[in-house]
Amino acid sequence: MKYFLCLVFVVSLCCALAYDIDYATKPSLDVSCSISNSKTYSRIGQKHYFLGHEKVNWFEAAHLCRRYGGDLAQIDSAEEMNAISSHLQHQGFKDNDYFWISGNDLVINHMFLSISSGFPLTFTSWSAGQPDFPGAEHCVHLWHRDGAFRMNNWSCTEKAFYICQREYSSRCQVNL
Ligand SMILES: [Ca+2]
Repeated sequence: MKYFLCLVFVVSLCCALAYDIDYATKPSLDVSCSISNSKTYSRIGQKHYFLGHEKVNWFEAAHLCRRYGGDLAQIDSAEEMNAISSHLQHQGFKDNDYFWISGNDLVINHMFLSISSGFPLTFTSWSAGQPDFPGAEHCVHLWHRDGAFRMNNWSCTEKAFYICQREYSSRCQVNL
């Protein structure tokens, strides 16, 4: 009996590891939080992202990402920033296309936290002169400046597209 339980444990562990490895490299993930509401997250660089193509304010974007089984994108490195910037440029997005991401300084002016992790941003790629207007522009989006998509702080009630990310998570189902 003891050996049988050990075998079950080992097999389960292997399955879990195989699933995780497979999950990280899948080109896309279909995530369902409800039967009628499945969203496809595409692999861009090392993460899976969903691009919201309707223009909403930052608060609505944060809620929509949660509704879709993800969170507003948290860009943690230059590598991730470059991957997203290249993807957006490849998709034909230009200077007037803005995308909300997770950064905000709603708690303390110019101390930017991620609504997705709760922690300060570990990476920023501000465009020239940003962040500006402390106390007025509390939410972070991407815009195309100086040849790449970079970060800007903007009024949270303005409307923009948005980027959700999906990481290893048990919340909401991945359709395999
Ligand atoms: Ca700004």
